[in-house]
Amino acid sequence: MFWKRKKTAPAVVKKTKSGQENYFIKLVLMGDGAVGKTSLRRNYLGMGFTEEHLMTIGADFAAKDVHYSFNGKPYQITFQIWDLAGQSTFNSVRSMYYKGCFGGLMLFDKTRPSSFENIPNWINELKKNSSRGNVPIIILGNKADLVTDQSDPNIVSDEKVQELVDELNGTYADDRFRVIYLSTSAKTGLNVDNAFHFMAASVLSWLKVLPSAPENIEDLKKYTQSPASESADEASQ
Ligand SMILES: Nc1nc2c(ncn2[C@@H]2O[C@H](COP(=O)(O)OP(=O)(O)O)[C@@H](O)[C@H]2O)c(=O)[nH]1
Ligand SMILES: [Mg+2]
Repeated sequence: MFWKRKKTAPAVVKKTKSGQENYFIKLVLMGDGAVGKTSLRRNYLGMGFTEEHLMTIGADFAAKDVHYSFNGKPYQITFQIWDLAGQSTFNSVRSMYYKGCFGGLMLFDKTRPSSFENIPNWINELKKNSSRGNVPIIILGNKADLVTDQSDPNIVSDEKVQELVDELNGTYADDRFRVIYLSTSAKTGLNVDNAFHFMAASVLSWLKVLPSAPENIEDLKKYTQSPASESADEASQ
């Protein structure tokens, strides 16, 4: 039992030289092929946007350090962001991909309803393989920049997504995080920083570092302050 715990729950926090706590947080990007997982990650890492479908081979990850202040206390976070190729059907790759993650960014393409319908399958796969039980999830409706008419029947409606979010929050009622829905664009950067900022607070609450998780983006803003560099990113969007 003890060694099993050790094996599945490696240390996530280290003290930096200045005495600050540095959290290492593995996140996975989930969603059907071509919903924009690689593009969203590239946008977050400041790598720009391309119209080409970006080839992801197997699975790979990139890391980014961020500084957030929650309830007046500074936190250094290293996000390790995993990106899986849609065609990776090998179970061994998939279970390695999810293992030990602290959160899932669940993407669908707002212009492709089938990618929304598949969300429960992705969430089941995360549950089965994370080795940490229920971990925080954020639902991201990507390609928001392509939506010109929200009432178009080929566009996934916000009401439909909210229904799913409410249902998920029902099943996670006893967990220390709330599922939210954000419209994102990997092209314009809409809500990309917000998604990771919210995920940071959710994971720290899940780890019992913060006393509670934010309920929504407004709530997040109430008790957090972005560092100067992150505010500059947001202002440029
Ligand atoms: N307009 C628009 N296109 C996007 C967006 N995100 C991704 N794409 C495009 O969708 C295609 C698939 O993106 P990619 O990141 O490779 O998807 P992945 O398979 O989920 O990793 C590419 O042609 C991207 O340029 C977005 O937010 N807006
Ligand atoms: Mg990809």
